[in-house]
Amino acid sequence: MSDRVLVIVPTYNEAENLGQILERLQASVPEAHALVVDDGSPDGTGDLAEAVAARDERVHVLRRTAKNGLGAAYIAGFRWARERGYDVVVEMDADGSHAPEQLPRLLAALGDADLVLGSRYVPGGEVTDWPAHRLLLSRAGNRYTRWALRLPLNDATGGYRAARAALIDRLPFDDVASQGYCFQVDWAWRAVRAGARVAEVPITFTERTFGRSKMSGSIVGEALVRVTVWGVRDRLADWLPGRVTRPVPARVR
Ligand SMILES: Nc1nc2c(ncn2[C@@H]2O[C@H](COP(=O)(O)OP(=O)(O)O)[C@@H](O)[C@H]2O)c(=O)[nH]1
Ligand SMILES: [Mg+2]
Repeated sequence: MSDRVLVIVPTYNEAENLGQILERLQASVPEAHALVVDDGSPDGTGDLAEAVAARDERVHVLRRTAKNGLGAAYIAGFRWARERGYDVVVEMDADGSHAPEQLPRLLAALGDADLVLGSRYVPGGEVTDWPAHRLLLSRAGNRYTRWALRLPLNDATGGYRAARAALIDRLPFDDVASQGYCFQVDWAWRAVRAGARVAEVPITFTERTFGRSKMSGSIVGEALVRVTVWGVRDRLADWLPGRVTRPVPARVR
């Protein structure tokens, strides 16, 4: 029996993009289901998602009342997926930056991995249309993350990934405090620390055509502070074993 795949699409004000991304997903991986996790978008994205769900049984909607950040949206989506027995969980942005046409490659790589990261920064990966400052921020953020956390990954901040649900089950998510995009780093690090097999597959990331990015200074700030604190505590735990606990539990339930 083939794996049941759920693609989680977090949305905040993506009414102009949602219909198209769902259509492209279904053209690319027709058997996959999609879960739109909408945080009360004022532009009606939630209603639009419900309208699509009403006519397509592969599309589901989880409506949350307030914009609580990407981390909380994904954790709610992970729980939803596990309660319904999906085998594979995918993260994909709604704005077209993550091409559904490349999803089969991510899914294929799950044959030898528990977590597959769509990577902009491995050979063959690329970013199109990003202004120089945004690319610099992303590249520098990834270099810093790799160094601070001693994390052997090239694109730990990206949000196009596929995971075996069994891995999500094994990791503790209850204590995740990361709200914004640093959730992606947080959970990639948890996976590596828990001994998961993590693979990176090159992707082409395309900047959105419609709507606005929700990236903000406070989201960058949260990531910078958290990654720094985790990195310092991780090194302290090397030097003062028993006196400092490692920041991210590698606990396997
Ligand atoms: N549910 C939910 N989705 C969000 C939130 N913030 C961003 N998103 C969605 O996450 C995806 C990536 O966000 P985006 O603004 O495109 O970030 P960027 O690609 O880094 O500029 C998009 O599908 C957004 O609609 C949030 O607080 N809640
Ligand atoms: Mg985007």
